[in-house]
Amino acid sequence: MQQQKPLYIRRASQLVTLADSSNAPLRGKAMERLSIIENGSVWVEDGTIRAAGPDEEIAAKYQTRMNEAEVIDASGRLVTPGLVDPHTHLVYAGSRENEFEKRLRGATYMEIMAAGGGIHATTAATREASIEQLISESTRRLDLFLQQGVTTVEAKSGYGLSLEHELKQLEAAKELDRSHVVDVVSTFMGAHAVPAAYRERPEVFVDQVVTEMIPEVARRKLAEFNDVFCERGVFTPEQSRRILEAGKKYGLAPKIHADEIEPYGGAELAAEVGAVSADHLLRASKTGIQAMAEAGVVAVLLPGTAFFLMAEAADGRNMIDAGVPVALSTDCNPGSSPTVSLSLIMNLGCLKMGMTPAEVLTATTINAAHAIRRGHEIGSIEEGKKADLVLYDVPDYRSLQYAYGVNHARTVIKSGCVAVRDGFPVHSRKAVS
Ligand code: IZC
Ligand code: ZN
Repeated sequence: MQQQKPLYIRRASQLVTLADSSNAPLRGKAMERLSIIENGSVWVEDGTIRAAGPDEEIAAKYQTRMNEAEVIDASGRLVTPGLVDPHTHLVYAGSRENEFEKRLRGATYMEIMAAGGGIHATTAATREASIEQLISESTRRLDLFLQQGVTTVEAKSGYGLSLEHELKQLEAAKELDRSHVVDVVSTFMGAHAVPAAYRERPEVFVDQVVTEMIPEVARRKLAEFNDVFCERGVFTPEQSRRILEAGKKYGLAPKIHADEIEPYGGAELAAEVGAVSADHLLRASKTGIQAMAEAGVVAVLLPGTAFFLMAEAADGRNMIDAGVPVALSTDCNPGSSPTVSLSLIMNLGCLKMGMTPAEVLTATTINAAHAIRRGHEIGSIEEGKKADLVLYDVPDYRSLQYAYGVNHARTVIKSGCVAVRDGFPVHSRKAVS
């Protein structure tokens, strides 16, 4: 690979570092501890952050090497770590605007799914699509994520629902991770819905997930996590436990779609199996939330989904106060949250879940990184971490949540390379090695 020049970003009005030595997601009051350096600089080399600090300190430290570096003047600009989206269904084909219209006329998400639409409709479209088509449609979404400063996304399978098609989706995610500068972290979610052919015998499908799909996905090293849609009418807590425990045996860390539509024991199960995260939690019980706090399970909250399903958002405020580490995500998917706008999610985090702008920023950086077990390498601006950085056209971090529906990201740096410069994508594909 071509040797890169060092990158020297200086004079940030606020350098939001989120520096923290605990190597654990932030909780409670610590979620507001952004560790901001006013008039701050970052020195980057070989894709890695080498130093971050006040302008004078970094200038003095690298005085003799200034002329080697590419300088980015961040005067008047806010700089944050690259944003992390820890819950997406990125790889899919088709769209569901017909269902959107049905819902506007009164049908519910679950009714549509029970009638063969919803996840089943996207599964049919995704099975039909070639891997090239899946890669191409998902690349477009990754481009949009990147332009907003999102430098890492998690991506779930679950629109294949058979070994062959789940593998195709996961292979597409792997290729996206290889070809696009945005890092894609893969989750297997064969237990996203019970296919129609198994409606009368769901246990047979669960057997397939446990005995065929999980071992093969693990053997091919196509995922790090194993997720299940634990919801009445989809997978029961007992089935979910079996699936998540099976994944653990094969080295796939558990995640769970929990208590989205009704209270169903998902939060409790997340704590019991030691899930890395429990996601949704709109209707999670008090005891479930308490159990998550004790077990250190990250709550990945998806206020865009509540917004789009016209439901009340999860109680983020209460979860933070109860000591649960909270992260936020788009839930990007064609049914319940067709968006890539983490910016809108930030705003909803404040207005619909009672979170402060500082908590929201923590929830979309370091805590989101921990929700996908990447807290040691991304999510904060600290020496040794990957140089994923965003410069915005605003000077104050609170503007990100305040002026909503707006993309404030101007320059996005991914692994030390300028990927978006002054709003224009300049480098979104990885060099072929
Ligand atoms: O395609 O509807 N909730 N899974 C669980 C989804 C929403 C995605 C979809
Ligand atoms: Zn989801």
